[in-house]
Amino acid sequence: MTTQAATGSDFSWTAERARLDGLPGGGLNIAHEAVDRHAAGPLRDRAALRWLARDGSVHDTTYGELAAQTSRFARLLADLGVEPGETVFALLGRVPELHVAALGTFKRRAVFCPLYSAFGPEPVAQRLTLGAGAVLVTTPRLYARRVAPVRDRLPALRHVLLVGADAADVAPEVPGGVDLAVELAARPPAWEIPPTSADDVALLHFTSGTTGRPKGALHVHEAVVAHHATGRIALDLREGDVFWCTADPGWVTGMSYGVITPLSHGVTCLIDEGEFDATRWYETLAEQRVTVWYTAPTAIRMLMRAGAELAREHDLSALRLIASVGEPLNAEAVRWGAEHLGLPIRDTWWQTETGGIMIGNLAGLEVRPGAMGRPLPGVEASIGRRDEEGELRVADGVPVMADDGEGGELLLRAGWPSMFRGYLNEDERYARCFVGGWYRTGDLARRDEDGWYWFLGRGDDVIKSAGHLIGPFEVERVLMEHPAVVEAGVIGVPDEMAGQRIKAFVVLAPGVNAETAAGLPRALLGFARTRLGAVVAPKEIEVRDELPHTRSGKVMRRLLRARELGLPEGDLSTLETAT
Ligand code: 6R9
Repeated sequence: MTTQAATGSDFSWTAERARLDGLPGGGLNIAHEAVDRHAAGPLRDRAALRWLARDGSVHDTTYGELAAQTSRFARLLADLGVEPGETVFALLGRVPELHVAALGTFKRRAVFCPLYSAFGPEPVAQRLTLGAGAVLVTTPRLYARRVAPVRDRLPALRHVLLVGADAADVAPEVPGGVDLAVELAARPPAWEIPPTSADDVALLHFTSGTTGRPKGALHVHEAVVAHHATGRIALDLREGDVFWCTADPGWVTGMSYGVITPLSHGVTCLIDEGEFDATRWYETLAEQRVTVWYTAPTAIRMLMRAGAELAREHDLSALRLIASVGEPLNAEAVRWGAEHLGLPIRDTWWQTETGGIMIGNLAGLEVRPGAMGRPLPGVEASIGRRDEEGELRVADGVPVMADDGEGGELLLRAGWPSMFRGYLNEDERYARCFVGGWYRTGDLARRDEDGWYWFLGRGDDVIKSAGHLIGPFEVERVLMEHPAVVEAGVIGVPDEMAGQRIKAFVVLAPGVNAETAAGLPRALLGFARTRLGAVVAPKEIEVRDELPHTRSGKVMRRLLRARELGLPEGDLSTLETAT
């Protein structure tokens, strides 16, 4: 049995598309739906973006201003010779220029690819190389730290658009460097979006798999139909809302729900440049009168640790809905929200490949603490049965479905508007994600008899730490670049705050003397941190004489994990529930 949507029997994606404008000559472009149509109407002078800068200052950008800035950006790309279909990369923190670059890129009908600003030079170089990046928007500081060290590996990079007060000074020293603000100011604020088909690629999001290089998930302009619909159905966005998505736009949540969804609803988006700080976050919620707040379980746990007293000191009465995504949200956190923030926290589930929320504790409906929720209208989910080896069972070309209550692989019927349309240059890998019309999420879950979905774990070795998806191979590869390391195995171990923490096991090269070996874990931590950045680098390194291998010679991360957690090694299929 499969489960249909929790609500909305009269729901259709066609009707959702009809809620949007479409381009004047037909077609669909995200930037028109998110900006231009509001700038041309009564919302013109409404704040689209409210940037809370690190120095405490607050800056608003109206829909009218955002339309002008994004048009200038599109014109700049055209002047630089960036053609439709080419990719524009951004390596930026939480600043409004990120929104301008993304939406301006859509207006050029080019493809936007955000990179997480905490990535070290290695992940940055790898993604820019895979995407053959010709244009990068970044700050002088990020350029110096993350790009300059690897610039000789990036021959395709032609233009570096620099953001910030020091951009003009630094630009002459950066090959292809220009000051973005100066370039934008020199261009007219009008730009006609070229004809854009709903199937044109708009976004490239790199995500991690168990093995090999990062996967580049491709999303099309039609995704905005799902962004808009899920913004209403799951997050209850309404006119006049002040919406705060705390995710960084370097990841899919920050792009889908920090940029596209709220703007498509004409609401005000908060952009908070600073890092997590419990007091400042409560102050932001209270002073900005945030009405809808989309955050992550790690952040909720950190607020819980900061204590209920702190929550009580702030006026959170403007809040109408709190939701979270990215990792399991424990039932206790849901209830803590209800008790101390005045609202239960609504868990939602989705992933880079789905582009938008697929399952959730939807606005206005019952919340079931500990459950991810129920499929959204227009989304059909199911659980596929797995065999003893953990492989999905398939009969006559279609997955064999599990019974209610039975754990298995979470499947989604292919065809929702924000579904990814390919992995960059990897058609076969994309094809393998689908079986008999079902998309394989790679997550393990079960459905109860009422149709609610419960997360059990990942079906692969990918790590989720503080909501960030990390591929173990990317970390292992860098560790093995160190001359003292011959082999590495990287796993996630349970962590009270971050959900999982990255731990590496390494085997040393023959001939490494005892003295060097003693200092190696520390040296390796520094080595990995410099290359990978703090978020991706392991927090812990342990030297081993050998690592367990599969028959084909691959490091058996599951066994490493089983041993680390003191679980029985025999039945590896039960491991997922322990992480
Ligand atoms: C949006 C995003 C996707 C993976 C996903 C799953 C995990 C997301 C979750 C959850 C438990 C939830 N995940 N939401 N696990 N409960 N509500 O996070 O995308 O970075 O691609 O990660 O995150 O394992 O498959 P992405």
